[in-house]
Parts: sequence; structure tokens; C-alpha cells
Amino acid sequence: MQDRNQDAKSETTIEGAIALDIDPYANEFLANPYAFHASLRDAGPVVYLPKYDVVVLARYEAVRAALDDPATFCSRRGVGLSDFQLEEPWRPPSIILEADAPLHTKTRKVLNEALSRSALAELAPRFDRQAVELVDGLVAKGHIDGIKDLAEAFPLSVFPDAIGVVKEGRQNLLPYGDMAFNAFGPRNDLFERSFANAQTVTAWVVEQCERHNLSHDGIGASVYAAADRGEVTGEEAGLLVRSLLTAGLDTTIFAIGAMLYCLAQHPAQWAKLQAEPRLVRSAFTEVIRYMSPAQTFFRTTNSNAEVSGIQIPEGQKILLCLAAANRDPRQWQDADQFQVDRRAVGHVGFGYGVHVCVGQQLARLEGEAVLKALISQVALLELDGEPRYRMNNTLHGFDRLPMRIS
Ligand code: OVM
Repeated sequence: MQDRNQDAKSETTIEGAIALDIDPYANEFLANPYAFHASLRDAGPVVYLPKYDVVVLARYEAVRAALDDPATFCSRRGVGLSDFQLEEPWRPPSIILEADAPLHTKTRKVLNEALSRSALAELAPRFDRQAVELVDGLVAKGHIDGIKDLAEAFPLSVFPDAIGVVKEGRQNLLPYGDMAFNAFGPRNDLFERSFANAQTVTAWVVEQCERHNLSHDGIGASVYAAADRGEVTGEEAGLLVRSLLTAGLDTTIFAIGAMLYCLAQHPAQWAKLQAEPRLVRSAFTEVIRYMSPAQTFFRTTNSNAEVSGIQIPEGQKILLCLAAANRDPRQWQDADQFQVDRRAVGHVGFGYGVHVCVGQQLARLEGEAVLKALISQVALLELDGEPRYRMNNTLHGFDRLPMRIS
């Protein structure tokens, strides 16, 4: 891959695109991406990064247009840096994320049903109860790590049970998600370190996706019910459960961590929420826009394409910077301000179009359960020390958030 990129550097240019010497996987970028995002947006509608032979779209309009054209900007060649047509993927590809029509249409329908609003409705009371119980315990402590004690503790207390995963071995879930989201980026240190126990972790996850290891009444079982109806094969059902386990935990943990950070850093917004609890839904949406827990996804051009009059050849990896689009001043007023009553609908933090996050109702259910519990049980929510970034090639957020809560 190194060699291929070296070649690309001398041979490939995208005529009309500004080439920038920015590394979106360097530590400085990952920890504090905002100035880099502005440079990417301001350079032009189409930017080229010779270092990775990647085209970057960072403006809202361009990102959304690419997401809205899956025939041209395809997913089956992988939605990370690696082109599955040229390199062997680290695991059998996802049959929903890393797929195009007609396969994607079929698998998407199955997860749409398993994760529909009505399918999730019966989970809501339990989520709300668990959130209140957890938050009450934290208020009693007074000082917490917002990540370990809440952002991780809450999803871990509801999500594996909702899917129907066995209790034994659940410590493998977070390392697996960390691997999967690092694997969308280059093989840097982050990637290598997260793959330290790849064999053990992967084997456990794959085994838990089998029907006989899932509870009879969970979301996993309802995916297998679709196989009984002939909508997918049993093997495909297993891969779709794998998708749930891959995409469902780290994402919500980063989102809830981001929410705590936003509330602690913006006391006026926290006060506004306490005064107007009906804002929980728009507040959670705004957290996703403002922090973009999933910062990036790639597409690959399936044919020669044109973006803003610039010709892009077939087989080009396109980095869609969702996080930059979500703070594009061309789209958002006061883009860098966190406003719980903003109409942030239309952000691309969950993606957009046919691949838009299939689990977002579940993510919302979790985020809003925590937020409602905070509003009803907590008066004071403040940082109590330095937050520490958690580094990942795709996800942006914290792994330590010392807080005072009362
Ligand atoms: C999947 C998958 C993995 C990671 C993320 C994701 C954001 C899906 O295995 O299908 O969606």
C-alpha cells in the first residue's frame, strides 16, 4: 500500500482540485480537528491529499451530494481508506455497510425492521428506568468519570441485553468496535495497537452472532426471524448481527460522552435544557452535529464522476468529512456554537441517504434516556479536571471526563 501511494503521488493529480499536505490521521488532527476542517473546506469544494491518494469532500453540500448518489459513490469497495478491490479486507465485508444495491437493499430492509421505532418502543421504559438508576448512583458519588461511569456504563447496561448477547465475554465488545473503527483508516499505530488481541476478540464476536448464542426475545433474534421468513439466509442473518455488535456500542458511547462534554462546557445550554426538557430531542441532535462522533466515512467512485466541475476518475477513494460538513459555515449559522434549540436536522453525523445510520432510533433512545435522567436528577454538572481525548481513526471523543455531579 505504501508503494501504491508513492506511485500515486507522482502519477495522480486531480485537475482542478487543490492538493493539501494535511494528514487526517495525524495525532494533532485527530485530537483537535477544527482548524484542519476549516482548511479543507476553504481550499475548495474538492481537495486532494497526495499522501493517501485520497480526494476529500469537506463542505456540507458536497458531502451530502456524494451520500445522495450511491450509484456513483459506492460502498462495496469499502467505506474506509482501503479499496477492497485491491486489498483484502480485515474481515469478511459487512453486507450492509460495505454493500450496494441490490444486496444492500435486501439487508437494509431486515435491519430497518429489527430496529424500527415500533420495534424499539418496548425498550424505552427499561432504558429510562436504568438511566435514572445509574444517574442517581452517580449523584450520590459526587465525583465521576463521565466516560467510564456513564457514557460507557449506560450503553453496556442496556445494549448487549437489547440485542440478546450472552453475559460471559462482553469485555470483547469494546475492543472489537475500536478495531473496526480504526480499520477504516490507515495501518498506523492506532490501528496496530487496537488489533493486539484481534484473534481472540474477533472469534468471540463471530461466535456470539450465531443464533443459538442469542436470546430468544432480542433484536438479534428478530434478525434471525427475517431469515425464517426467507428475507436473508441464516449466514446473512449472522453477519447482520455482527453489524449491530460492531456499530452499536462505541458510537453511542462516544455520543453520550460528547453530550456530557457539551453540557459541562456550556452551562447556559444546560440551564436552558433544565428549564425546557422538551428540548431533549433537538439537544441530542445538536450534540451529534457539533461533535460528530463518527468523523469520516469513505466512498469509492464506481465510474468517472464530476464534483463541482472537477473530474474524478473511476476507482478513486473519496474521504467524506462528515464532521467538517457539520460545522460548515456555508450551511450553519454560528456553526461552531453548541445550541440545544438549534434546528440541526439535516446534519450528516448519521450519514445521509440510503446508508443513513440504521440504528439511529436506538442511539437516540439511549442518548435521550441519559439526558432526561440528567435533567430530572441533576442540578450541577461540571468538568472537574482535564478531559482526555480517546484516539481513533474514525471516532472522535473522550476516554476520560472528570466531572462534578450533584
Ligand atoms: C457494520 C458496521 C461497522 C461499523 C460501522 C457501521 C457505521 C457498520 O459492520 O456493518 O456503521
